[in-house]
Amino acid sequence: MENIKLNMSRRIRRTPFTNKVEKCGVSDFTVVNHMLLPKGYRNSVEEDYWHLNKYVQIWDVSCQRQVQIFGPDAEKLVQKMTPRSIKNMETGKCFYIPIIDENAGMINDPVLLKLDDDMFWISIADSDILLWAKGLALGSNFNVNIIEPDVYPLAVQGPKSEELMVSLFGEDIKKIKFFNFKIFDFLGTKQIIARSGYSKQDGFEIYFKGFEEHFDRIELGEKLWDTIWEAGQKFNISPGCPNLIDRIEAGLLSYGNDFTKDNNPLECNLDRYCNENDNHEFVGKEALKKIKLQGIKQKIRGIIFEGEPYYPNGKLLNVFSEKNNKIGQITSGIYSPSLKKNIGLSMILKDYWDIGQNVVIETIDKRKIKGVITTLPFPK
Ligand code: THG
Repeated sequence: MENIKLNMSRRIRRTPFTNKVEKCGVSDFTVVNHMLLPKGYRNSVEEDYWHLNKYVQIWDVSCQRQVQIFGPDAEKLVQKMTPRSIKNMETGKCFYIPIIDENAGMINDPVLLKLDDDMFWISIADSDILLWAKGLALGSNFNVNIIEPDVYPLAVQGPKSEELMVSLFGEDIKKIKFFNFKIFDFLGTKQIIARSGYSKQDGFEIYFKGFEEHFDRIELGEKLWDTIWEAGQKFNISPGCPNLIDRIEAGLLSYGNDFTKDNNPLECNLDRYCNENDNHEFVGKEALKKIKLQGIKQKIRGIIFEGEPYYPNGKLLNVFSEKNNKIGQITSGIYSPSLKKNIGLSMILKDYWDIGQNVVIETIDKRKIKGVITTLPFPK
């Protein structure tokens, strides 16, 4: 596999920052929402992890595509898409929301932004929510306009991110609370900046707008990247990407990896975002109620396991009980240099999901090693 390349084409979309990412020495890409996502630069995942814990990084997360829902029925449609009640959601807020189908199967776990009473952005994980939203709107005769807007998120993550962002956008940056956003000026354009990001470090996401319409014949996205890059020098900035060690330690889930449409939100520990007793209607409500009544058969847990440092290679590790019943699979796992143990996420059968339960992990070469079930996020 090692030397096989991905054949690039128009279907694998570049971003406003791809030229910059390449100049910074990107070594790997993956594809999310039909768009390039950098997966690594010159450093190892572990070096990147320590850097992210101490300094600040710039991440091209443009593949977190937005589905814009605008119009008189926008709120109705968004509410129909999620079990989480958005009744009391205020403009300027971000909500993490499960999106489920008619069987209560997870079809995405995006971040929802409320831009106005009739305008929402759904910042999606890796599945085609634009089509789902259009289908629901058509089927329900809703008066809405649904597009993928000219918006490409750029994340600034790490403990030095606040100082860096203040140096560029002013003291008001400090007033943005976690999972809220405000609007800032960049070279005469309005840009949405949220305090959020796919890491457990402090950080911001700039929902960069202005790639498709050129501004004064300057590539505005590249200008934004350069501006952050130059100001970041004194904070030891480096190019980065969602870090697997940090993500797993934080218990942040990845759609398509840790869960799919075959899982319901309760199995994914998203109970607190399921207000099915609220009086709002949403797709999958009856199915979800039934599942809650019957109880779930498995859920996502953390596992700490022994053995030599584990580095993922695309293959899943089987998890067994001490009596050799198969009880799960590690869907994301890696060696944690802080815990000095291997850590992983796994859907685990009910009889074995108690914290402290001993389990057995089977390595790729069929060796059995000891593991134990833990809470998420992982205990420090
Ligand atoms: N940022 C934005 N869009 C995204 C992601 C992101 N889209 C795809 C993907 N990531 C969606 N998945 C997640 C998963 C977890 C979180 C955000 C997006 C997250 N969760 C916090 C937690 O679990 O602690 C907070 C949740 C809350 O309090 O509501 O940050 O990263 N723009």
